[in-house]
Amino acid sequence: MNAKNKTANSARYFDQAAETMPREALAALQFERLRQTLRNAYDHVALHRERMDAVGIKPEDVRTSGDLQHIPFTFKADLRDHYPFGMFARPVSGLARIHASSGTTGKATVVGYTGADINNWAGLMARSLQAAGARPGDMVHNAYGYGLFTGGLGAHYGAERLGATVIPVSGGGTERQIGLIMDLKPRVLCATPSYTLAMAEVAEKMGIDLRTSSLQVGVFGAEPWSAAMRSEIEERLAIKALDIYGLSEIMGPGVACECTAQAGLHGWEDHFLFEVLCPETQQPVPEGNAGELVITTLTKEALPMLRYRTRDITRVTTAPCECGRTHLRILRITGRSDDMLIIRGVNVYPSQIEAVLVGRPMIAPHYQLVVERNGSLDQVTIEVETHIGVSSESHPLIAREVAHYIKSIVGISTQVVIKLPGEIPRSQGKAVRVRDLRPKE
Ligand code: DLL
Repeated sequence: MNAKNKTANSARYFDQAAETMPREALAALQFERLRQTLRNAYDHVALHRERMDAVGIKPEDVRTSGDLQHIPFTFKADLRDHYPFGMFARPVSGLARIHASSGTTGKATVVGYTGADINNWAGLMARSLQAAGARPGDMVHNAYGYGLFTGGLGAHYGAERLGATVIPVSGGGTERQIGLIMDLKPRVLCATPSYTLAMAEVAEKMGIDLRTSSLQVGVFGAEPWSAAMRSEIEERLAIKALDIYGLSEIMGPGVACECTAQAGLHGWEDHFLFEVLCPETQQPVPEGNAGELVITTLTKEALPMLRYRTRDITRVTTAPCECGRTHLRILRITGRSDDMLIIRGVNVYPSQIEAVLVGRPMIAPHYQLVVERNGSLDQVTIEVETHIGVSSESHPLIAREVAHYIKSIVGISTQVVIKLPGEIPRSQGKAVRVRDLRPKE
């Protein structure tokens, strides 16, 4: 048997009873846990109590799932306004751990976990990794950043809980990472999709073909990535690439993860309540339609979140999945509403542009979008890089072709600037895809 085809073990589920629970039982469990969460939030977090009092709702008033819509929303700004610990439902002295998100737009947000929260998180991450194809006994190369970012420690505890052996490499030091992959022979890679491509590129320069490595499964997330990017990664590393989602305010990685059917990310509904709302009207969109993902935590002790507005745009389905898991599926995160560009009246996410660029002949899967204001209009320049060996004589043709495909598929006119191999900055964690040069309002 070819090493790439073998599976370490055929077990499918980490927690079969929870993962395959009939949807009616899941709904009943959610409701019971929602009431506990509301109680916890109301009794211990002033902001939640004040907001609920303002609309005249007490935890015990929530009697049916329809009552959920009366509970006030929570926003990232609330965490910033109550920095650092103002939204915690437990004294800081009793917490097991603190994480923080980087806060590119202002102050960082700080999140906290009790021992029970860490325990649940490890379980959900283990469940996610197993759904993605990892197995007890596997070696997991963890290139998510360790530290305040939830990626590194989140994947680390999950892999340990699964019964895997973790290589805690963190991000960066790419040549050393490639060496470790070749020497230690991990089966599973955890990293951002953009850093994975940066690793593939460095490996090529080192004369190493990652297709021949021991890696079989990649669990990639922390940033939007397109189907085209998935194909590129699967092709360049000869692995199966799975999507994992999460956010620090809700927990960290492992809020949702793809199973090997690669048909959407199972959102773990025994621990989270998912809604998809129209961002303007705040009303639920019909199942399958795009809207903002709004999440309520159901088991978090230290930082219960009520109807958290993630700003992430997606669609969900509750249709049965071939893997047997009953939990709904999030159909890929298109992007954040904050990252949406409005170009001459057309709404565009960077990931839509990525879907057109990646895999096109002669260009590398590294790009940046530069957004500028020209009078009252927004203008986008797409910087794309050619593959090594592409002659500069073909640059004008490549630029014309890319502009043509973006226009016909995404519907916007763009300038395309061709860069030489290596000129676009490479990521070591979350990629920066957009350089927004518009004046701040
Ligand atoms: O990125 C947690 C994480 C770590 C998830 C490792 C997956 C893997 P934050 O730094 O708080 O947490 O950023 C959360 O990243 O609201 C999304 O906008 C984006 N994001 C995370 N996963 C995905 C994904 C971690 N699979 C923010 N697809 C979220 C698209 C994602 N966007």
